[in-house]
Amino acid sequence: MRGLPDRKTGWLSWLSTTDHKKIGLMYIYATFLFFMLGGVEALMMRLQLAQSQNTLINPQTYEALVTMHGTTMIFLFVVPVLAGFGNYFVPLMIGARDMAFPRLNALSFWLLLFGGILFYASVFFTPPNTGWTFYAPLSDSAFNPSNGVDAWIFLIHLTGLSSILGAINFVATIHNMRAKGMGWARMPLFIWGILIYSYLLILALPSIAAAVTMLLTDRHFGTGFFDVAQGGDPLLWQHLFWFFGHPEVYIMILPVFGMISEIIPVFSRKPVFGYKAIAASTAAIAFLGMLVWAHHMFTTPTPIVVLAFFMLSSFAIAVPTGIKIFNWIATMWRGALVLKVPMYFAVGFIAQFVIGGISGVMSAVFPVDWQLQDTYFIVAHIHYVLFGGSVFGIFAGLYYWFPKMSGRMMNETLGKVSFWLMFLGFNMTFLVQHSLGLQGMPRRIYTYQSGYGWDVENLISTIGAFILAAGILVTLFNAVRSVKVGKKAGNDPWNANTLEWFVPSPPPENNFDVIPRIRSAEPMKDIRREVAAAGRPAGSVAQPVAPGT
Ligand code: HEM
Ligand SMILES: [Cu+2]
Repeated sequence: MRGLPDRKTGWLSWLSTTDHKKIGLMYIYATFLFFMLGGVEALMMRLQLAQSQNTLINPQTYEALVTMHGTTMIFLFVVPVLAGFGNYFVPLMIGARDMAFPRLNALSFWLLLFGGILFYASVFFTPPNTGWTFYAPLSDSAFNPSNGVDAWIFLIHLTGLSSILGAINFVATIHNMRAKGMGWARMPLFIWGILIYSYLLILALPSIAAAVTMLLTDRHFGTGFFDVAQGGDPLLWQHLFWFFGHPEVYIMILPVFGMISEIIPVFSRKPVFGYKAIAASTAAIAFLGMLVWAHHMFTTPTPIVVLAFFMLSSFAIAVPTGIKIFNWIATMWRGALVLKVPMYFAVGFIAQFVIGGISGVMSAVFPVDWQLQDTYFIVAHIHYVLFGGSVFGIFAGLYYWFPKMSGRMMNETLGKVSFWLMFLGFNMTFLVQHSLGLQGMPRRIYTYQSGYGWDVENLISTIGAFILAAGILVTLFNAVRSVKVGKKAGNDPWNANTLEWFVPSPPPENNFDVIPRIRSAEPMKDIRREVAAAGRPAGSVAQPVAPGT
């Protein structure tokens, strides 16, 4: 167009972009790379644990692997990949042309990437080896003089800033930029998930930012916040860490609940059951989630009434969570189920997340937790919620939205092969770990004696991990292949309900030439109905392709 500077193309267009879709894609590419790194670290640990008294990996390296793996999966994969999907889809789903602050958005991405690179740079000197929780005094300079801990502090500062700026951006966008007619009760449930994820990030991150800053000054500038000898208290670390750390688990699941709430109705050919209950329960989980942090500290010296409070507040979260599960099942009930890959992953998500939820409620009973803390039961629990839950949900979202992002369909057969390998591999890896935990196998150990009876289950777990990894590779292959040879998707391949399916796939730079007026929580149904009433052929629903794309 005359008068406008030429649009940059090639690499430069990515480096300088402020388009929420490109930023979203960069988030997704970068986080999947980190996911691969975290996965390789996991496989190395599982190889070491395949046999008793194995000498493949030495104890220092094992502890570094645990730390890098946990940190990577949480701070460099699950939280930011959700920001990636949020970036791509929030403006499209609410009928906006970009995020509220596009440049700030780009800054969020680059902060994340550099945070990750700085953290991984520690591999070339001494990686941290404290576990992802970095408990003081273990992480203090007396016990951990290596700069690996400082690299982690850097990571937390940079990715924390990235997340806070991103969260402010989501809040501003969702509050102010919704299409005409999209009241709160017509907002897609994924948008509810991202909105509440953002509020939680803003509330929780300052606590860990403060904690790591105190750790930094303890380590280098002679303060003693966590040092008993100087009048400090290591429990302060645990409170600050978990005041962030528990909300963090909801940060990692609420947007995924949102994805599942989008997918299940589309593939059940029914409106979602109990829209308001799902939205309200999201808010309730976030509120209650701020009140339960000390259930990670049941073995610290704490009065029984306080333990009881944290036990009961943790139980309470099962109520709004149960509401969601029932709503999803009620949505599927008597629906005309369309068993496509996104639905496979969504149903797998529900089954596995319920198991993780139940082992969570069990661990919230504090006398039970006294037995289970720091055993493999907890390792099983976190993986059922984080992998069986969050990651399966993210894969559901990937299969669901890939056609919109790339303009191509993923291959169904490869998708189903990937699902079954992942489902089998995941449960093989982690189901037996409940039993290992109940038999007393501690977490974060690099090896174990042969006489304990832990050998067979550990071997099963390791074989399962490799099957799981193979399943993940099939999806990555499927994605790369489909970008080239996948069937053309068209605007709305799933007959879906929300506004992102109104625009071409992939959407033009300005998203919408005309922004439709919203009349219900399912705008695409309204549009299809209007088109049918006007007697035009189905499939001519969409706006014309924008010029220049
Ligand atoms: C290929 C799949 C995976 C395998 C085989 C795997 C395996 C492991 C292993 C062996 C440990 C160390 C247990 C210990 O020694 O205490 C671990 C810890 C952990 N994993 Fe995974 N994992 C996988 C995926 C994930 C994912 C997707 C997430 C999160 C989204 C995750 C989060 C964590 C966390 C938070 C820890 C605790 C780290 C710590 O104790 O500091 N893992 N995992
Ligand atoms: Cu918790």
